[in-house]
Amino acid sequence: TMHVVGIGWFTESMKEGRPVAVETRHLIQMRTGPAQQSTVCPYACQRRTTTANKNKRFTDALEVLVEYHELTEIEGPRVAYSRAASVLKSLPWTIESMGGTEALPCVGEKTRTLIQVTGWYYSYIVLNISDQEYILFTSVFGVGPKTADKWYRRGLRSFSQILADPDVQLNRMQQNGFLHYTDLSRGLSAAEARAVEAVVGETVRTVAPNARVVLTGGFRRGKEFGHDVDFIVTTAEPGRENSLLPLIMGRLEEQGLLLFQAHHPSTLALKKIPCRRFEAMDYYSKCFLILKLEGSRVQGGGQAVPAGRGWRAVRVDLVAPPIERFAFTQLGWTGSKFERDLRRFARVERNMLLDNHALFDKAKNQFLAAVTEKDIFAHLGLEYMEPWQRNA
Ligand code: DCT
Ligand code: MG
Repeated sequence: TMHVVGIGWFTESMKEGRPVAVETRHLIQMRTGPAQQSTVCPYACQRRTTTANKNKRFTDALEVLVEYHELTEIEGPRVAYSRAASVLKSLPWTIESMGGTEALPCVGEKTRTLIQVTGWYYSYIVLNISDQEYILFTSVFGVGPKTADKWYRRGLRSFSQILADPDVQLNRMQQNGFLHYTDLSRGLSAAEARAVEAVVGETVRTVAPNARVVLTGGFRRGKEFGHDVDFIVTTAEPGRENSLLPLIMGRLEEQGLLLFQAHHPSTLALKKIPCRRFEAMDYYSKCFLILKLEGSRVQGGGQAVPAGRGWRAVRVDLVAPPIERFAFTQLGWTGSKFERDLRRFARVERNMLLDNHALFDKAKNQFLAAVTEKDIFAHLGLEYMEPWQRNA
């Protein structure tokens, strides 16, 4: 816990010697003035961040800057903007109405009006200087930065140009990304996620009655919208977790609900954990799916699917860890910047390595076991945070 005094915190306390970029300082300074005082913890994993973001206007602008900096190889500004946005999301008050703002010198009505457009002004600047096509291309399921870059450098500027180019070879994932682009780019509502949860739950109970399936990802954190629905499936029978996903996919296919599947069998080897690469993917059996969600299954389904078609495509991810790794998988797949900061906290403040597989204490040279997420927080000496408090 640290005491912060408005702008000073942003300029001086960013860890690892990275100053917040000038634009962020400017944004914050204009909004708050130098006299605001509060107590904010430096790591996202020490702060409770619900989906009720009271500073969305700032954080939207900051996240545009984050997205823009994702296009470059330089990590500093992206991380700084990202952390700044994450701090603002955790504030239980809106910066403009925060006690004392009215009393700030030189902040009158006109300044406030000017301040109100600041966030949008930055979004506007960034969108104009960035490669909009690049952002568009990477929004297609299966298209990563390398492919987007390749297409861009070939002079391709639109989906129709890509699809018409005889030299462009789309893989199966990309073909499906374009095929279902309209549906997938719309994202999902919480009601649609609940419908997917029911479908996946029924499917798992049919093919593996003893398996356990739980919702994870953004919808576990209580988000109202998401880009996909994430699930963890596991079973108490050792080794059987690896056969779960093929069974589940087979059953989805039988029901005519499987529009696309990419299955990655487990490559888990104990010598690989904990993974020393920050933010690396885990080694569990997992699959990336596109499912057909019938409107009739969605509460208030009428408006949830395109009129006249009766169904929509949805992205679904499943991961199948062995049961003794369940807590680590759950903590990792619940996601958000909260989880990334938890890893950083473990490393920097506790000399421990945390990933989706395990927690390793470097001083004691041993793995620390966990049955539930609470055990992991306890090992790290952190107060437990509920999933809906992890929306950093
Ligand atoms: N995950 C992981 N390692 C990765 C990528 C993802 O452990 N390399 C975990 C962490 C987050 C979780 O999977 C879900 O990721 P997303 O579905 O991308 O994010 P989300 O928080 O569910 O948000 P949304 O799906 O709405 O974009
Ligand atoms: Mg998700």
